[in-house]
Amino acid sequence: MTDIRRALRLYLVTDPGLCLETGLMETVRTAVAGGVTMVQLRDKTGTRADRIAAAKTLKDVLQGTGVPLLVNDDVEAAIQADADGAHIGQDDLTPTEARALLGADKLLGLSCETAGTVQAADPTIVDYLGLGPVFATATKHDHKTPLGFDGLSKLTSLSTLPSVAIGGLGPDHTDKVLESGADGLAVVSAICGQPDPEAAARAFFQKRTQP
Ligand code: TZP
Ligand code: MG
Repeated sequence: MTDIRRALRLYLVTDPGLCLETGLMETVRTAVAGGVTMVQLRDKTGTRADRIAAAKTLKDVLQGTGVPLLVNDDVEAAIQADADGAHIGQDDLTPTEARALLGADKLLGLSCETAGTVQAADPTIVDYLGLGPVFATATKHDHKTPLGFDGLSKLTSLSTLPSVAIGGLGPDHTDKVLESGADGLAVVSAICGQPDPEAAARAFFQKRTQP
């Protein structure tokens, strides 16, 4: 069984555009070599068939690493690719619906931006929360007002669920994120599109003073 708090330490959320140059699979392979502990396939523009195909290939890339693969938004694609789980937002199907489709054994993550949505997240249904954005970011166009670390601390204090912070984060933010009560950092542009994704991932652990 996945130790979810450990898996959330450095969560790579992929962006097909940013990964174009290195390639999605090579980005993930090298980022995992650099210490990435969980991977999310996030593809807002492709078809379901594209997501299923990419998730199947990513599963092969991650085979034997112990790094879980989740699919963003598209629970059906996660199921058809036999990924380790799915990550949904407040505008997707509900956590109850997603859990019913996924079954008990798959991981389910939920994005929350507000106190109300954190408090409403049911720990018997959801495995972890994605909290953000901590900072404004160009990677997600429709994001809410940034939380900052004070806002992040408030949200982590409202739930017993494991959580990962997201939005504008880089290696220098690692300790502040952990001090704010989250279990780790989820990043897109700090790894995707970087000339050396392995070194980019490793930098998060070099800056980290906690185990
Ligand atoms: N959800 C909130 S912010 C964000 C998502 C998917 C994008 C984070 O991207 P980056 O490049 O790590 O700021
Ligand atoms: Mg979503």
